[in-house]
Amino acid sequence: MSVAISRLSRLAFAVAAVCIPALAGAQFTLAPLPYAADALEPHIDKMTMEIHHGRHHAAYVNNLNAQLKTFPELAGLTLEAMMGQITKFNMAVRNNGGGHYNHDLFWKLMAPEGQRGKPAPALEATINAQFGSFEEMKKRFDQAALGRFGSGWAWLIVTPDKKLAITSTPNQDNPLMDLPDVQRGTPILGLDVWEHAYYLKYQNKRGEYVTNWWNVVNWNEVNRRYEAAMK
Ligand code: MN3
Repeated sequence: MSVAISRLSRLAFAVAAVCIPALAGAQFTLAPLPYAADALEPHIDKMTMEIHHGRHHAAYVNNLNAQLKTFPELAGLTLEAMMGQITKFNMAVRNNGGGHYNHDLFWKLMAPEGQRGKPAPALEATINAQFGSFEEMKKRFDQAALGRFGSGWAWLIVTPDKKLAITSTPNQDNPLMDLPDVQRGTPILGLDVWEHAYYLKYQNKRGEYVTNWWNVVNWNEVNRRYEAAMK
């Protein structure tokens, strides 16, 4: 009996040692929201956050994992590295890998009240120098968000020559992707303008959503990403 158990447990241990780390390393995972689903109320409502994270983002992660059968090499890539060579893969990887990267970033770019901070002096100075004023930068970002026909994202990026730029991408594309029609750079701020991001609370009023979204921006994270991108 004890020999049998011992053999069984050795076998189980061997199987676990071989399989679990490989599987765990090969899967992309949905991180929990970095705050409670109602933490962005009243600007972004709890149910939108729950559905957006728990269903939409989860679906991108699951669909990306399904592509590991076709492209096992994806497992060895960071999301950033994947974005930078997205043209090597198919549309499913582009849409779902992009969806995973974009949403992972989006949750971090928002924060509950009291944890949002404000633009750091260095970032604010660059915004003023390049756009004339903070308000002008916001205005142009809003234009990118409202001007995006259908689904997509608006971005504030640091370009390869270390300038700020505002851009927009369709669907789940982003400025890290090696696509010919994308203005490339490192995103430091991004806004999801898919209807699933706002329809429950704002219906067709994308402008109102964009205006209110500025209230929940996590400037501490934007500052951190700006500093990192400028190095
Ligand atoms: Mn979304």
